[in-house]
Amino acid sequence: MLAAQPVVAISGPAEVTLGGTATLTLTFDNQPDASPGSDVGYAPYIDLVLPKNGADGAGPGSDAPFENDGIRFLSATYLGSPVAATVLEFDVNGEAVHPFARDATGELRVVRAADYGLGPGDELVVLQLPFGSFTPDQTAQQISVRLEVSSLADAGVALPITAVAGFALGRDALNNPAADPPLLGPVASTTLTPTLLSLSKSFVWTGRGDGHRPELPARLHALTRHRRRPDAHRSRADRPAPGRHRRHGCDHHLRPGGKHRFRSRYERPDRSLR
Ligand SMILES: [Ca+2]
Ligand SMILES: [Ca+2]
Ligand SMILES: [Ca+2]
Repeated sequence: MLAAQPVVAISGPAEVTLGGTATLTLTFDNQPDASPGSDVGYAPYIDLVLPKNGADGAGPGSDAPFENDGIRFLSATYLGSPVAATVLEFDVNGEAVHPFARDATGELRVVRAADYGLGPGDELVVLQLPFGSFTPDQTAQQISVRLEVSSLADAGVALPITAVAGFALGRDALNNPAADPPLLGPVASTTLTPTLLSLSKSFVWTGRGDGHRPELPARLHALTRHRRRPDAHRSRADRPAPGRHRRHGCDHHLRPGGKHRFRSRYERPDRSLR
């Protein structure tokens, strides 16, 4: 006998730019285990637990000097259509009452942030899958989730993201939690690490090198302009500028420790090289 078991997997980028957005894919599936009961699960959903506080924003709310600087939910879609999402903040006890899933006693489930390595003020997002039930031979389905990372996030500090899948009505379609307990699957987790701002769109080249010495590689101009920090460029400054390609931008990254890093972008009329 195989019985319905909700399972979710998370995939997505490991890093995200400060102040930027990241898109995760949550893959929901019914992978029956050896428990007794039907192999069809009813009222599928996903709980997504997000580190809204971030590195500095301890506690509920977002007040100085503990402003949230973590990751928050923006939207979720299934095949391009919005997915019903309930966004809750864990209270001062680190608890949130689930909007519809019940425990075996019939009470709405109390979700505890500490079970996912988080605490008061972090975020619980409940995503209701657009299916009444889910069979084991049904193809795994993907939900796309957009997240926003605070511009105040601490670069290099990995933030934990957790997802758990559930069948709110258990293994039959009735709301009978005592006889047919609602199901929760295994915990899936990942981390997202904020990285420093890329200034590629706003960096304005004001050095006189460009117009003056067009044959020089852009990195050498950078070296000239930032001669007080030559280490960041020396190793690559001798790379020749691509012939006939026009440099149209320079990405500037300020790295931990105050080092600067440049990456030039070149283009020719038909396509972009970098
Ligand atoms: Ca907070
Ligand atoms: Ca911060
Ligand atoms: Ca049921």
